[in-house]
Amino acid sequence: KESDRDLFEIILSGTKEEAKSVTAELLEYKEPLDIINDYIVPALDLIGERYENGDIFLPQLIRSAETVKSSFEIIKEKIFESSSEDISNGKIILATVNGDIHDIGKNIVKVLLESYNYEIIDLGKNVSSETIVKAAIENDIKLVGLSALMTTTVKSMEDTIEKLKDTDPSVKVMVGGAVLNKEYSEMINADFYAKDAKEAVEIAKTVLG
Ligand code: B1M
Repeated sequence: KESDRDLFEIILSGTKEEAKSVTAELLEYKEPLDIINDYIVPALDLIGERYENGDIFLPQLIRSAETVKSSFEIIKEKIFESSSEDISNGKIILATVNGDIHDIGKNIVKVLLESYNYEIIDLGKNVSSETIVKAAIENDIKLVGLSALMTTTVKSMEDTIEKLKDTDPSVKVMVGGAVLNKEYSEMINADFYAKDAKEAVEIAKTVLG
């Protein structure tokens, strides 16, 4: 149980190597998603708060994000271990919207959807609405997932949704990211709001089966 607290603290000020080994230990008795929800997200929230208050600076923020990526590499392996079938349940586009480079959350959503056998077209981060619309048409996409982490980039999300709906009114859009909530997602005309990766899977099942 001692290692529980360690991962939280390692994300605040530890090394990638420590993050990997402690994550592997935690996985012996904890579910992958519980590690994300109980340690990774709260630690990043605290880091974000400290950054906002000027208690830490960009290099520390970047270091914590890198530590999380190392931890998530181990978690990812575990998630894929338990998923076996390789029949695609359908294709989904994922992207972090224009102007926004935060992709940790999107990448978690991607891994979980893949583990449920959805085929993910990952357009990456800082993706223009034009690129998203083009990829949706080319791949005959029924569900697009957009992520935004900043108040400033929710506008890009709204623009992207508008362009997607103008091009194909039947396409469904799910959105997520710490800056959003259900009410806000409705204001920008998203069809679904996902609080976390698990909810994203439930939405995919509703839309694609
Ligand atoms: Co920055 N950042 N950051 N950052 N960063 C925030 C978002 C911020 C809130 C911190 C703060 O000040 N409190 C703040 C935004 C303020 C605002 O808009 N009001 C901020 C800022 C200001 C910035 C910069 C501008 C800093 C600078 O350069 N001066 C810069 C942005 C540059 C840009 O984008 N143009 C910047 C940069 C960075 C790093 C590169 C250092 C790093 C990101 C690394 C990376 O992603 N590759 C970083 C980080 C790590 C954060 C915080 C600390 C953590 C974000 C995170 O990964 N959370 C963040 C503070 C915070 O969120 N509390 C902050 C964990 C992740 C698992 O959560 O992404 O919410 P989240 O995903 C969840 C759910 O939301 C959901 O599922 C996930 C799993 O449960 N979900 C979806 C997310 N997307 C989904 C999509 C779906 C469905 C569910 O369907 C498609």
